[in-house]
Amino acid sequence: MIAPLWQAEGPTPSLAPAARLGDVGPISENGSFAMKIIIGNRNYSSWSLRGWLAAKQSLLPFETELRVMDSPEWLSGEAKKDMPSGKVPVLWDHGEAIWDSFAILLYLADKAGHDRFWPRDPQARALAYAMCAEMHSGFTALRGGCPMDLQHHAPSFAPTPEIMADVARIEALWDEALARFGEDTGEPWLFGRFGAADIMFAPVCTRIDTYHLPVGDKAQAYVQRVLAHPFMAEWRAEALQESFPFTRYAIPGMEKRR
Ligand SMILES: N[C@@H](CCC(=O)N[C@@H](CS)C(=O)NCC(=O)O)C(=O)O
Repeated sequence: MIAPLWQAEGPTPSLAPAARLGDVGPISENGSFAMKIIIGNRNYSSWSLRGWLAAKQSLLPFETELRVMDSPEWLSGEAKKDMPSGKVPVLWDHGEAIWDSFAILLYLADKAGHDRFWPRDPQARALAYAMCAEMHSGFTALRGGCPMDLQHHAPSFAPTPEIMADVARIEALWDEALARFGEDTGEPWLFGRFGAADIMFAPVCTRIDTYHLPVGDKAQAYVQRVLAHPFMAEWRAEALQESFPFTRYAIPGMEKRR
């Protein structure tokens, strides 16, 4: 008899051996395991921001541990021992590592309840899934040309046509979500309530602000709402305190924010 495919080749190979180094994560004051999210520099790490926002949105208790990017420990790999992909963010929960910002969000939606992340309406949810996936895998011109930097801004930045094409596509997506579903709950987020799509696009909002990218009034108002969200304000306050040397994303014309 031919064994089913899933048991044909002996033991299941470990997809991420580095995820199991015996670290079971921090133990909270009451003795139970608390989740821990490992992030990079708050000023620069847009992926970390997404994972951390997802953790905040879950309302579950968690600890945040910052690993200084490009520090000697980071460059030697010592700081990455418990990062299966060698990248931040990583969520540790009960001895399991969940890496990649979108996977962290999906995991936390399963754990904390989908209502905290996704709209209920099937059509709204389909659009939210598609927008989040497109954000996660696309917009490389905007991501590469306008790195997140909360401490600085570039008033005279000249975006390339490729960057502006990304911005136009993002604006069209926001317009559609806001027009079709954003009013449903009387709250001002992409799908009514603050959720996964707002989290996934939050770093884009900071980039539009940092590089003074031209967008329409509706998009600009949305950007300002996201930047004023209490979770974003908390992250930004911490980011502005950072003084780690980091020169990887030097963009000409950047000025320190006052
Ligand atoms: N797709 C990943 C990307 C994560 C990523 O690229 N993180 C960067 C920092 S923002 C990183 O850790 N890079 C490794 C390095 O700089 O050595 C995610 O969504 O989490």
